[in-house]
Amino acid sequence: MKQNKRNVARKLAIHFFIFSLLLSTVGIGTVVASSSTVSIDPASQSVSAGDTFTVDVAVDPAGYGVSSGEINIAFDATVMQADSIESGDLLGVSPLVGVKEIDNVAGTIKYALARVGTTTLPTPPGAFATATFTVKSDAPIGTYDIDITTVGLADESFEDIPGITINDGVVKVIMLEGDINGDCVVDYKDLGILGATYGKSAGDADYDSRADINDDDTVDYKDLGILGAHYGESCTA
Ligand SMILES: [Ca+2]
Ligand SMILES: [Ca+2]
Repeated sequence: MKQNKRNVARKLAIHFFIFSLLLSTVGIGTVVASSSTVSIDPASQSVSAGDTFTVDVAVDPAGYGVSSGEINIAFDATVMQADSIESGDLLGVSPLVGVKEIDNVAGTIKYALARVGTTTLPTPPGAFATATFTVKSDAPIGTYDIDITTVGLADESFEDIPGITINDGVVKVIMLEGDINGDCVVDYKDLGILGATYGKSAGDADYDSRADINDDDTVDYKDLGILGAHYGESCTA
């Protein structure tokens, strides 16, 4: 009998030990939740002068709910201009726009959004916003930063989510506009390639898409005009 009681007591103790171990594991899991991240996505992409490209401001809330946020982006306004910034899927279908300021002189974007309705936990990772840029036609070859200078995200109780990690991005201008063969100079060789496929459209025999500088799937006087405007330029000039 005594032996039995002791066994029961031991079993209870073991159960209690396992139970408290589980509790503490849950507790630890909550405390060391990894930090939320806000990233320029893609982190790096290559474009030519004159190209239009987009970047997402991607958010991984890492378990938090996100009810609203504001981002500030900095870019090199001498090399590119920001065409637009639109909301992504992070804060629901039609979030309220609080602030939307694009400054193509200073090279900054300020954008604030809020979810309509309540925020349920956790908010899945998604795009806070998508920004569209156009590289200037005279942009020099180089690597240019697209930085998230500040970011604030509010949780489901409208309190700041702490310790957000920011991942900036870059865009690499790898080709001069009009440099059809990519040899860092716009010259007669590019003109020759354009001439060989002049008047052709995508799908035609002998169509060379490299000569379609304005990306309208036809090589014509418009592409010739762009080449002419940059004729003689080189990467070091
Ligand atoms: Ca060339
Ligand atoms: Ca064209």
